[in-house]
Amino acid sequence: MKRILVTGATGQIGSELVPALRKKYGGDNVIAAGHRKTPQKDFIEEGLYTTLDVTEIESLEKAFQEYRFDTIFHLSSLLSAVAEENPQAAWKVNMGGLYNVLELSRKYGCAVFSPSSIGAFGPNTPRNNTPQDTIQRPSTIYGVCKVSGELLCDYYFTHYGVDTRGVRYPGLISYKTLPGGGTTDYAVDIFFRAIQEKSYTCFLQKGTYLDMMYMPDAVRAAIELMEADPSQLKHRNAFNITAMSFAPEELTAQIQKYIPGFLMSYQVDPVRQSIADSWPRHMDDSAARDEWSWKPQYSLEDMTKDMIDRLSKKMGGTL
Ligand code: AKB
Repeated sequence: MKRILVTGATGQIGSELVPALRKKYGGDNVIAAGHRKTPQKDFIEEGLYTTLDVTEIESLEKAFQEYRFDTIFHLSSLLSAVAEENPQAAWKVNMGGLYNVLELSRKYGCAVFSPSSIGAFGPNTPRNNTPQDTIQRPSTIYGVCKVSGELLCDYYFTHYGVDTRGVRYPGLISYKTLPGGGTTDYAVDIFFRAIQEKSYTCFLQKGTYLDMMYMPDAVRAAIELMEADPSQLKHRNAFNITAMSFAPEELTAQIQKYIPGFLMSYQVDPVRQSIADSWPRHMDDSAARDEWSWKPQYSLEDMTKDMIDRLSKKMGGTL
């Protein structure tokens, strides 16, 4: 990777991946691309920024011609719960955008990182120790797009030699930018509410175990996979990766160590609950560990401590 484009750069992953890439490859070699949102000040000050719509191939091709990058981290996507509200828009952005990225990468010779998700699995996938290669029959449009995306990326690799790689991200937890409309968002929202209001109403029920990961691990995984020796990769799209698996009440107990008066209540959202119930509880990520030495650094305990420290500073004080 010498020169990199990041689509969806103002989103939850992009907001942290762009600075990490710029630190490593230099601000002038990392082009952050957003759609509508006004970018963070540092995005413009510390490197190149452009506006584009991944669903419009002409707009994307202009960026290929203008910036001449060799690698794309393609992050633009609608998350699971918003996708379910508007399946047509989800297909247009998640599949249409990916198709445009792959077609232009074939034409201009670019490598592509495309994130998949635990959402690529479905109700008849084994939920415990979910294997790397297993049944993928998701029941959400988000999942349908993720499986199709994994297959399309593999197709572009085997038929056209496009260097496509991806991971199946679990729920991602971060303090910098909020996720927008995912099923795992409770695990981020809870920290903001715990610090501001000392209470939170969770939309998933007790006992809902899901794979999760702290953002520094997620960012490192994307960079490490794109830097991995291709001769070692038996899988490409997409590797299971995980760092922790917990249910809402276990996260609550961790937060209560720092905010003893924190109160959790539950008001279940049936749509998001049924999505969560169709996803793995805990994935087997041994293929990623074996093929490119993946290893998470943050446990539930480490992540909770870091989130509380950083968020309470960000929100203007100590607890
Ligand atoms: C979502 O909940 O939609 C995402 C995901 C797990 O892909 N965070």
